[in-house]
Amino acid sequence: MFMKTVLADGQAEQQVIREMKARAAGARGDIEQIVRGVMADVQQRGWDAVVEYAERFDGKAPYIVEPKVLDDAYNACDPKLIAALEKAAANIRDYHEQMLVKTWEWNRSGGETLGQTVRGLSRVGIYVPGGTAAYPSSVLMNAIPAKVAGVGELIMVTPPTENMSNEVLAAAKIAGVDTVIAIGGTQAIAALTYGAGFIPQVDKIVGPGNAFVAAAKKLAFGTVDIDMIAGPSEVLVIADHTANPTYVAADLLSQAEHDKLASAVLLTDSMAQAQAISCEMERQAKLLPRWDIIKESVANYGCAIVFDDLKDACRMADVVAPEHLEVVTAAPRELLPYLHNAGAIFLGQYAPEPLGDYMAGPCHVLPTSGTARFFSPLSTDTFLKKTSVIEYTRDALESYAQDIIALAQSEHLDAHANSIAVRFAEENDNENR
Ligand code: HSO
Ligand code: ZN
Repeated sequence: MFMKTVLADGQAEQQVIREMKARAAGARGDIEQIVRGVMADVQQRGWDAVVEYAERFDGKAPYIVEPKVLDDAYNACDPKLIAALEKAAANIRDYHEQMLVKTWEWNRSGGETLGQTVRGLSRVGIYVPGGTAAYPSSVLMNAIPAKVAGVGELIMVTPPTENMSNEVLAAAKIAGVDTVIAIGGTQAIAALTYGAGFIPQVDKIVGPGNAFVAAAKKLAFGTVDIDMIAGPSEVLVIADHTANPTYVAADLLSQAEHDKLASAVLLTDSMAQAQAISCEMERQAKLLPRWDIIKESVANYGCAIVFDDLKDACRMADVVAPEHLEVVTAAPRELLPYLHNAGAIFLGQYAPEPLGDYMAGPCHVLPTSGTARFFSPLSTDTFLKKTSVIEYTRDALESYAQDIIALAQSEHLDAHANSIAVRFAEENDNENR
């Protein structure tokens, strides 16, 4: 069997879950120590330190990528690719406009006006890695929700590789990134965290990166906000005998090709289906350019588990809390109420995972490593901050005065009690003057 296939017996499921969770073991101690040093140095010495590290690790001092360079990159791209990026951008924008939480006000009982102002963060930094993992789609997926949320200034940082990807720069232009700065690694995160030279301090840093970038973001947290730390990609497919094995195999491979730590898991109620999908995976995988990666990720983190009842498969999916969850059954919607933990759920045979990676509109930056139990996808919410607003009339305040005073006194906070009492003491009462 290309993909390990086992019957569910309680133990098998536990074993798979243990192996999946072990993939995302924390950052190596030596990396964390180096990163800590760079962050502290930039905090103390500012721009001089940033330039030194950039020259050492990026090969040159940081610089702003001029708008003309973005225009040239855009024009150098295949027009078909530009059309696809524009279409994806429009879908991502539309979806996030639908979900945008707005400022609201509630008038309770006439005298009590309560509400919340919702505003975009003032300044956000987006990290875009260099090399083969520089995905234009990820630029759109990080930048557009920020734009829709009303972020004031969006700064993208990316390593100054010899030939920066035209596609990534074109995506930055399409997404409406305000400034692109050529700087990478820990020094980029440090500069955005503390501000240095022409690189301003931001309120939040998002985007994927290597182990150094991830460690730097963790250390930055608290001085600035960060998004979640991305682990290796995951897909879990729940399929019954009606699913087309060719489709399911292709979907599992689509995530297995991301990296050697990626995980592709199939849960089904049919042994024949599990075997058909595994055979089909082997046939398709051998034809793929990333066969080397796929072979390893499937061998280490791929498996099929056969259940008696798909409800039990749903229970296992809830424990795994996968980044991507496909339901390819005769009636996928019927299982939806049983699925509580997943970054994104794809229903039916025409919602394959790569549709979500590129085009449907929801963001492809999703919680991994079981964190879908408590994290949500990146979205406009990621880039919003909220402030409570309270306005009362005299009568409304008076109706609660004795209660507030009682609460304050029980906490021995007399100044709190006085703040209410002075407003209703006759000698101070404005209304009776
Ligand atoms: N599946 C990845 C995102 C991606 N796929 C980008 C293709 N390009 C996130 O889990
Ligand atoms: Zn993907």
